[in-house]
Amino acid sequence: MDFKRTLLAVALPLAFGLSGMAQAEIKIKFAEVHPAGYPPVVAEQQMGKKLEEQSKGEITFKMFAGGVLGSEKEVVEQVQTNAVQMTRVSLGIVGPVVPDVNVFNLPFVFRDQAHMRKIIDGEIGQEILDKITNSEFNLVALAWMDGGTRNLYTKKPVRDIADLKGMKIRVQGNPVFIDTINDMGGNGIAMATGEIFSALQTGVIDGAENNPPTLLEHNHYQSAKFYTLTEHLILPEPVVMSKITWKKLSADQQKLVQTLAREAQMEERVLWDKKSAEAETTLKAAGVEFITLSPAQKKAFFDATQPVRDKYGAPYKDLISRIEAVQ
Ligand code: BDP
Repeated sequence: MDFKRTLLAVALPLAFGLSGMAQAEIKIKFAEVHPAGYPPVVAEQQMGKKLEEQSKGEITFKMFAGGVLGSEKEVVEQVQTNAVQMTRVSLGIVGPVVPDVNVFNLPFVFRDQAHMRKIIDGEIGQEILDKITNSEFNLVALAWMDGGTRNLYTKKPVRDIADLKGMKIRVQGNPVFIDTINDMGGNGIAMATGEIFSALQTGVIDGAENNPPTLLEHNHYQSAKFYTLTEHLILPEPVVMSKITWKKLSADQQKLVQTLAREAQMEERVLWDKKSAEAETTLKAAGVEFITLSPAQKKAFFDATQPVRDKYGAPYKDLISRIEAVQ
C-alpha cells in the first residue's frame, strides 16, 4: 500500500473543500434556438442568475442561445439523455411524442393571446405540463413561455385564403400543422427552424408562419415581405428539465427551480409584449406589409381548419370545452 498516495487522495478533496468556493454539484446547460436578447432567452437567463445566487453556488447555469447546440428536436433528445439539462421548446415538437399537448397545438383553439395566458397560468396549463412530465419523455415540464400569435408570411401576398392555394409553407414537424396548412389550401412542409432562411431564399418554400419577433430575428423577412394576420396558432412553449438532473436535485433545490421557472413565465410576457411591438415597427420599416383580414376572411381560415380540430381534438372534447369556458 502506497501510504503517501492514500494520504494525498484523502487530503486533496479536503483541501479543496475547505478552500472557500463550494464546488457546484449541478451544472445546467440551457439550450435555446433563439438568439441572445430574444424575450424567453432573457427571462431564462434571469432565472439562471437567480438560481445560481439562491442555490448559493450549488447550481450553475449557462445559456447556449442561437441554436448552437442543434435544432429543437436534437436538443430535446439531448435533454432526454441529460447531455443538455434544460431547454424551452415549442409545443409543436412535443406533440408527436406527447399527443395530449396537441390540444394547445390546434388552430384557433385559443380566442386570443390573453385567453392563452389565462389558460397557461391556471389549472389546465399545469395539467398539460404534468402530461409532459408524466409521459415517457424523460423531461420535467416546469413553466410556460409566451410564444405569441402565429401568422402566415409569404413571398407573394395572401390577401384571401384563395391566394394560399398551392403555396409551399414551412411548418414545424407535427402532422397537426401540416394538416392545418393543407386544409387552408397550401402545401405544408416540415423543416427545422434553422433551415427556413435558406429555404425561403432558394425558393424551396414560398413562406412560413410565425410571430413577429421570429419573423424579424431569424431574418425571414428578408425574403418574405407579406405578413397575413391569420392568427391561426397561439402556441405557448414549455420550459423543461432533464429528469436525470431533476432527480439529482434535493427537494429544496427542486422547489427553487420550480419557483424561479414560474417567475420567468411571468417576467417573459412583459418582455414579449415589448419585443412584439418593436418587431412590428421594425418589420414595417423594412418594407413588410401587414395584411389585416376582415372578420369574414378570417372566418374562412377558421372554417377551413375545422377538420383538424375534429380529427385531433376528438379525444379531448372535455378539455377543449374547459378551455373555451375560461373567460
Ligand atoms: C418560434 C418558437 C420556436 C420554434 C419556432 C419554429 O419560439 O421554439 O422553433 O417558432 O417555428 O415561434 O420553428
